[in-house]
Amino acid sequence: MTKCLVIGACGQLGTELTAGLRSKYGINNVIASDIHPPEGGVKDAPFEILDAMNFDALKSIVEMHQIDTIYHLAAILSAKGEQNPPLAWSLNMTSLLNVLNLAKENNSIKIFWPSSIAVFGPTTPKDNTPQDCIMDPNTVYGISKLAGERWCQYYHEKYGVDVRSVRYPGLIGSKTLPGGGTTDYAVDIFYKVLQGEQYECFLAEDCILPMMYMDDAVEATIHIMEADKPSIKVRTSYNLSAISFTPAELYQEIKKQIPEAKITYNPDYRQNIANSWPNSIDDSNARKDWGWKHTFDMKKLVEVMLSELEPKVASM
Ligand code: AKB
Repeated sequence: MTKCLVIGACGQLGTELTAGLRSKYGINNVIASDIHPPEGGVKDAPFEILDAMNFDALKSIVEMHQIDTIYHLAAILSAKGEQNPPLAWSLNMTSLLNVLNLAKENNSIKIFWPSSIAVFGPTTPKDNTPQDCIMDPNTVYGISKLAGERWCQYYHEKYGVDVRSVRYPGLIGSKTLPGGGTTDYAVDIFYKVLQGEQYECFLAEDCILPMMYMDDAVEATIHIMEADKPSIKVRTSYNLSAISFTPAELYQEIKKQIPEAKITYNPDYRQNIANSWPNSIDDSNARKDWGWKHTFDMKKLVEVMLSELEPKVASM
């Protein structure tokens, strides 16, 4: 039985990945960790406070719990990263190198580390963006993810580290709010319309971006980590895709269920970031190599988000 450590377990993806791992491997086999305790306190499940920039603290938690698999999710995302580039670079790179160096010392530790569509940039092909193409990210987050991908491949080739990665699109889930991303509008809008308020979107109505429902993201993550080693042929990071839509298309789908929903558009600095990212992604390598497939289209995503968030928003 595997023993996992999730770093960044209180974040948007961390919360739902930790739950998914616990239902698969058992509560006590999944150690959640974050720099702060979870909102609402630590429940009946293992949790450690961890600053992923501190190598010794990381090492001692890994040894204490006899961890064999690390899911390293802690990062500063695209929009927030632009407010403090040195901090974003330092957190994103130091924490990744700490985890890679630990696995270099102990090759039996397997690592998952997320990359992002932010590795692409203004001269990357926009439609059906290939696995291998021009990558010229112009955000510090994107630069750190591209450098991180190269480090993952380097540690795999030079030191035999079994590190696996996917390039997530924008992730949409109901359990925890995202923090500091350019795709966050696609979660924020649900809260506003359910509160009966007009939503002011920070991206333009026709800004198309690749997106994914959280259950698909969790499934992809567990799936790539469970795949046989020889089937993992990409050691930088796999393109991963589900759906692409614009704010106007998402709004129209929400309006089918909440006819009184209202939206206005007021693009800010995040529009420039979105403009540099792909419209859609070619993830045929992931589908071929380890059998990835998504299950949520936009209609299903909107139905689930509204039904899960309705009681939550009502009790806020
Ligand atoms: C962001 O918007 O920064 C993230 C991402 C696409 O990696 N959601």
